[in-house]
This record gives sequence, C-alpha cells and structure tokens, in this order.
Amino acid sequence: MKATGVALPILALLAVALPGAGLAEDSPAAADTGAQRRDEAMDHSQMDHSQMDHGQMDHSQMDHSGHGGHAGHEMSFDAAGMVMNTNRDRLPPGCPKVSRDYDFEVRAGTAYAKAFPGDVFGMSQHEFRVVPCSRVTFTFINEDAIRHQFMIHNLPRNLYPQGMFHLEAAGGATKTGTLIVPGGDKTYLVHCDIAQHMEQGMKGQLVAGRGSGDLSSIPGVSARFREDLYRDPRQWLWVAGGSFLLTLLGIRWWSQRRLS
Ligand SMILES: [Cu+2]
Repeated sequence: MKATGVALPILALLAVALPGAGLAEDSPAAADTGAQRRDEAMDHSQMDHSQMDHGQMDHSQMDHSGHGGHAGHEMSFDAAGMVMNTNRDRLPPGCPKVSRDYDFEVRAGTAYAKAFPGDVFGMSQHEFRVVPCSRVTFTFINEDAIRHQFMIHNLPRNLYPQGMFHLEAAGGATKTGTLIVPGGDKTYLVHCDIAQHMEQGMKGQLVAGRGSGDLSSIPGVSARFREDLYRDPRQWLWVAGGSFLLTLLGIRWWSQRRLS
C-alpha cells in the first residue's frame, strides 16, 4: 500500500517530465509553438511577396473588383470564369514566326498539394518549359470547389494589356487560352492571384528557352523562401511509447527497492 502511495506521484511526474525531455533533443523544433508557426506563416507571405517582382506587376493599377480596371483587355467572361488576353496569331517582338506549338493541360486543386508539405493548393504541373516564340495553349481544369486562376505576368504590354495572360475557372470548371511567348530567354511567373493561394502552393513558372533564373518557392522546383518545420506523427508515437516504458521501469524499480 505504501509503495503505491509514493509511486503514483512519481508516475505522474514522469508522465509530465518525460515527453518534454524527449523533445529537448531537438529544441529548435520543440520551440516551434503554434503561435510562432502562425507568425511565421504571416511573415512568410509578406517576405515571399517582397522577394518576387510583384512591384512590377501593376496589381496596384488593376481593379479586380469590377470591369473598370479591365479596359483594353480582350476578355471572355461567363459564370464559369474568364479568359483574358488570349493571343493565337499576333507575333510578339523578336518573333518572325511561331516557332512551335505546345498544349498543356493543367489541373488545379488541393489534391496536387499533397506532395508538398505546408501547401494547401497545387497544380498538376508547376513548371512549363517552352522554346521562345512558341504558341502555348493552356487548358486549366479546376478540380476544387472554389475558384482558381492561372495568370502569367510580365508579357509584352502591346500584345497583352498590363503584361498579363489570365485564365480563371470557377469550381469544377475548365478554361482554355493561348498565348505566344516572346523571343528571348526568360522565366515568367505563373500564379493564382486569389488571396493567399500563391503562398499556399499555386505558384509556377513558364520558362522560355534557358529562362532567366528560377523563381523562389516553386513547388518541386525551387526552395521555399522560408522552410516550414513539420514533425512526423511517428515521432510523437516514439516519445509517448518511450515515456510509457520508462514509467513502467520506474515503478518496477521503486517497488523492488521498497520490498527489498
Ligand atoms: Cu487559386
């Protein structure tokens, strides 16, 4: 009776102390509390934006809320989404003719983020490699229930108002558009501009020729601007199992000591 009376508080102490001790082995991760993780997520979005050339993208001049800001765009718009600035025949600067045709079928949705820890949204393909002056048709299939976009930026403004090619598909919808890539080696940003979708994985790049360097945080292509720390659930099982075993051993040792 006396043995159990002392063993119980010790058991409780062990149970509290041991999981903590297990975590102390890799303290940086242990310190990664929920609150910090939220802060990092916010930070991440801001820093990611600052690293990109969003400043050159004219988002300030765009009016996403209505038609007013889309003056001059060639645009087809319906309940299923829109296709903006599609171009099949007007040649961009440096292109005497269309060099080649490409057809990409891009699927978008949460299912394509599974391979990338920390991402929520994704695309079936995050990088598109083409030769300069090629004509590229994108069929954008949205498998989610929410709206997604497929936007390409920094294209020649005389052909693509605001330098932008833009597909937008409502949940479950498919939209197709074509553009002719300018001459020269350049990497173009592809993204979904709906709030936080790019930061959560809907970011890609269209690489013409040798490109002009990888953009950051392209899933499967380039490193994240800031890495997220995630713990494998199996690690928790090891910690819990280890603590339990140590507790049993402690009780055994204690009761043997009391009896001897
Ligand atoms: Cu999206």
